[in-house]
Amino acid sequence: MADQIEGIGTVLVIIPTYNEIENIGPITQRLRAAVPEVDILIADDNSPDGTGRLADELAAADGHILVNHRASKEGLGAAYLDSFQWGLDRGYDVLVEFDADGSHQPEELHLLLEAIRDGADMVKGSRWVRGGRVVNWPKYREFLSRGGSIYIQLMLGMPIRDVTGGYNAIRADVLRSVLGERIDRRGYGIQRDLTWNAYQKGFRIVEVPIEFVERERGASKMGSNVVKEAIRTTTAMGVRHRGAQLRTLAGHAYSIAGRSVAFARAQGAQRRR
Ligand SMILES: Nc1nc2c(ncn2[C@@H]2O[C@H](COP(=O)(O)OP(=O)(O)O)[C@@H](O)[C@H]2O)c(=O)[nH]1
Ligand SMILES: [Mg+2]
Repeated sequence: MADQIEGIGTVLVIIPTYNEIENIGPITQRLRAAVPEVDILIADDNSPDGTGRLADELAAADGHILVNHRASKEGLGAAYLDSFQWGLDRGYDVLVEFDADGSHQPEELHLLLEAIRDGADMVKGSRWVRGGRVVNWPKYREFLSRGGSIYIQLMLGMPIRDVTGGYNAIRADVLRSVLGERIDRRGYGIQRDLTWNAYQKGFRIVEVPIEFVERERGASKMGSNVVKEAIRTTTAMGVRHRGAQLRTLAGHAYSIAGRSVAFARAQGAQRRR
């Protein structure tokens, strides 16, 4: 079991993996060195390259490393939802989302945890706030990420700069609450959905600047299908959200009009008396 960190409690860092055999060793080693108190859960979707087997070896050698073997590749959302439940069932106080490929730096984890300690409900490692940056990212990925976040901001009116970021920490009770709402299981939409649900429920979301480093080994699993799904779902959410806003606005207009008419009538009646 993870060791207590003062003012924070126990922390579970979840690393979803699909074909990350070259990355999983070095990244768990860095995490263990950077924040020795945390537990690490590798959530492997039965990777053909043997990541799951290597994860078992790492776990056998280190009590802070655990493995969630999943039967098949079901998508990032499903791997996270399943592993969140795993962590909540075991009573961790804070859960962290973390990529295997070195893009998220273990040496910056303390920044996220300190924000939790200082009162945040959810902390997003952010590339697009002051002080945040990306290293070795192709221009088109930067465009997609920035564009995606701006699109989500426009559609949903949520003041978060890096909505799609995957380096996040969240308190267990907050996670339990946001898991009750709709969350995309297949793709990367889970980051948007967790953030949106937390925002709608009034939880305190804090962005801390991170340096995001493009992967050096292995292949990205993000394809154009992911982008298309994200645009489709975000647009639908936006229409639903803005639709509700318009209905509320129309409702206010109605009641103001109704009250004005009633007032005018009452005034008229008074004058006639
Ligand atoms: N378990 C599991 N992990 C996944 C899946 N898709 C992506 N990942 C992992 O999620 C993390 C981020 O994926 P990555 O391919 O680096 O996405 P990118 O950084 O957006 O290019 C990596 O650790 C991947 O191995 C999936 O379907 N199942
Ligand atoms: Mg990556």
